[in-house]
Amino acid sequence: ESCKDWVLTVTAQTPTNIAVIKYWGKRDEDLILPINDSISVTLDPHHLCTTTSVAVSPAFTHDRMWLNGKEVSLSGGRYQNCLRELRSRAGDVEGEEKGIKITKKDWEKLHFHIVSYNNFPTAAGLASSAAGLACLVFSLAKLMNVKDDHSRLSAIARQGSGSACRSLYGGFVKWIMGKEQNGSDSIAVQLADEKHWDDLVIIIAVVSSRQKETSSTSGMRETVETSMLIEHRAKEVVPKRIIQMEEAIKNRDFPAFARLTCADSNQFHAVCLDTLPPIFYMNDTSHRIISCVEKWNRFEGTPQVAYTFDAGPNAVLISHNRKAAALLLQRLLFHFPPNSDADLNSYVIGDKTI
Ligand code: 2P0
Repeated sequence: ESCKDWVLTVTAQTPTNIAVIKYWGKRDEDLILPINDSISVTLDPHHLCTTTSVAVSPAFTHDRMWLNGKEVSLSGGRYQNCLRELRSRAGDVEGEEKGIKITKKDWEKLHFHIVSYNNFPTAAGLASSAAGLACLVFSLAKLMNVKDDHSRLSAIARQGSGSACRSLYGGFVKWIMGKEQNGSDSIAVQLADEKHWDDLVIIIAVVSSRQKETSSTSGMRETVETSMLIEHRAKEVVPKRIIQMEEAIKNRDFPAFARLTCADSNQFHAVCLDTLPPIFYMNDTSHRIISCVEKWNRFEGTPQVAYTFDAGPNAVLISHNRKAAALLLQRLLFHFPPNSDADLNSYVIGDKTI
């Protein structure tokens, strides 16, 4: 028992998620409580995901983390908040080898080494913190024998990064903003699993892999402080859209899904523009992609593709089915040939499954 050379590890993989009704704005910065509900779709883990290994050993003297091979600091409050929550729920663990026994009390003193990789370059508004924090919380919870269900874990991941709570589930996921001051009811729930609507094909057009200029955290703080539109969005627009989006997903109603997804992306970017100083996440290429999709959808008479943009210029394009995806890719390659002046570098094709 006095032996100090044991190490216990857990490895997990978590896909990222793309919001179709966006989260933008907090009512509590420390607990990460949002000002509106949001809905997202979780991607296939083969495409955009994080793989994280967590290790615990009595030989470790402090917590350390390496992200894509480079050591990063864990001194931030968010990591400490997640860890405190996990420690308070940790259980007893017995290793497979004789003599390894960790009691609930031991977790207070033990330290972790964490290694995390994104299978996609950490790009502007893409492989964001969502997959990373969800994976970190999930793998630590497994290591520490935390028995809480996914919804309870989502409330812990939320304290690492808001959008991370939605990556605990596959398929379509709603993050309920909740009413409680302590955040206990601000959790993710699954609306439909990954098999429910598996015709959809997601294509991500990587417009720029440069790091974004305004982080989501400071961007949404400035929006809440200075935008007049954000209150109208959070109180009047999003609640109605959430109901309509849940209905569209339930009925696999692509025209309604596409209309709501595009409108919500556009309103999110309008609210960014309404911020002081204004925040520009999209660029000329993003705008040209929007025009191209809008024209095509109008030409077809019924939407074939939905677009949505997060805190960066890259386009997430959700096609109705494989045929629409093939036609979309053809159009994109024609209008935005890779390595041309169009500044569009590559395409990533993902299925909407976990
Ligand atoms: C979303 N985004 O719903 C929205 C749409 C970006 C645009 O959630 O401060 O990295 O860690 O809670 O989760 C990005 O914000 O921000 C985000 P924090 P997060 O996906």
